[in-house]
Amino acid sequence: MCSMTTDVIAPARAIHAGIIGGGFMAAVHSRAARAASAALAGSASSSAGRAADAAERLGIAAAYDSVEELLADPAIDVVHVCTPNTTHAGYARAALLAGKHVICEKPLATSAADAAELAALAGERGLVAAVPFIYRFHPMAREARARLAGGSAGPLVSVHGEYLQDWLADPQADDWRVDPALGGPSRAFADIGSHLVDLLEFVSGERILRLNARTRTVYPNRAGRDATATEDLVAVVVELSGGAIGTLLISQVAPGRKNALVVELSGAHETVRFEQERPERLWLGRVDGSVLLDRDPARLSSDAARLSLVPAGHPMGYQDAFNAFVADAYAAIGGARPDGLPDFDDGLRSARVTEAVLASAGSGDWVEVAA
Ligand code: SOE
Repeated sequence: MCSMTTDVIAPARAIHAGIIGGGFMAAVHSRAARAASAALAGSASSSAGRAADAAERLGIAAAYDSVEELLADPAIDVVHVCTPNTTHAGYARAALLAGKHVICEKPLATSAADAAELAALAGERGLVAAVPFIYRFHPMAREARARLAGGSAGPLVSVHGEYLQDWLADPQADDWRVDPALGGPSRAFADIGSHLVDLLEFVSGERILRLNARTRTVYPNRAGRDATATEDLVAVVVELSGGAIGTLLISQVAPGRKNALVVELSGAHETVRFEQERPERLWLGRVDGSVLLDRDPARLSSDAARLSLVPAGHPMGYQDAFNAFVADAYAAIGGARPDGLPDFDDGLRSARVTEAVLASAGSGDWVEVAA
């Protein structure tokens, strides 16, 4: 006889998420939060009107008159900071002090000092504090990491990376990221070079010890602005902790390149190449031939298979990677310790590399990167 339970087991309370901001990234975050079964509970922005507009567009239950009111609501568990770069540190700090878990868009802060303070505060408060270096969450990026960690490629000899876009190739194109008052002192590197370096260090398992960088602002009077201080492109020579050397090119003025993030790592025996615009495959090169490894969960490392939501032949993409990042961040809020979750320490790392790039570009010298 089956036992009939009369105990009604209350469903676990859904995570209640607040979104600060209402632009492109706020929309991406809101889709990922919904996919992770969160309640999109609150919207806040630079004004009550903009919060209401974001709530309407993004399907968020309530619009708050201010960020302070959102943070004061005990029903909010986690806050997604999706605002211009120079506001990130202030909102992330206020959210942590209000006892909220935080998912803060990169760059975490526009100075390493602020990033260090935020990383320490998150640790002291025992709160989950994550930064969406989401390209780590493509299954084949994890497969690349597993192949290098497993040793089949051999010791790392050289690295090449690029992150090329063209959305600012028109001298009249403009964006808040161009203005250092909103974007911070670095633009192209802080905005997308940060992703490239995070993915390079994550996949290789090594750190950049020192670098030599050159920046260029092709259009100093972009969109009629006075002299634009922030860089359109960056070229970097790097030395890694295991002895490998390599080159990175980051540009937002490369016609025809839309979101062309590529990491290519050559071990002594095998080269592994991941292209973000073709995330379903890895190129594996050897002296006696090369192969294109297509994503097939049945044949992937466990971490790559974990992130494979659908079978081979069903392409996964950018929003899937973002969804996996938010799902792991929420799992961490629930007490799990998912492998490879980028946290505020990674945001601090990124800020330190960015400062080293600007210092080297300013001096023309090699610059050591603080660990
Ligand atoms: C613009 O360069 C941008 O939206 C970045 O801000 C994102 O971090 C990157 O993933 C795509 O391009």
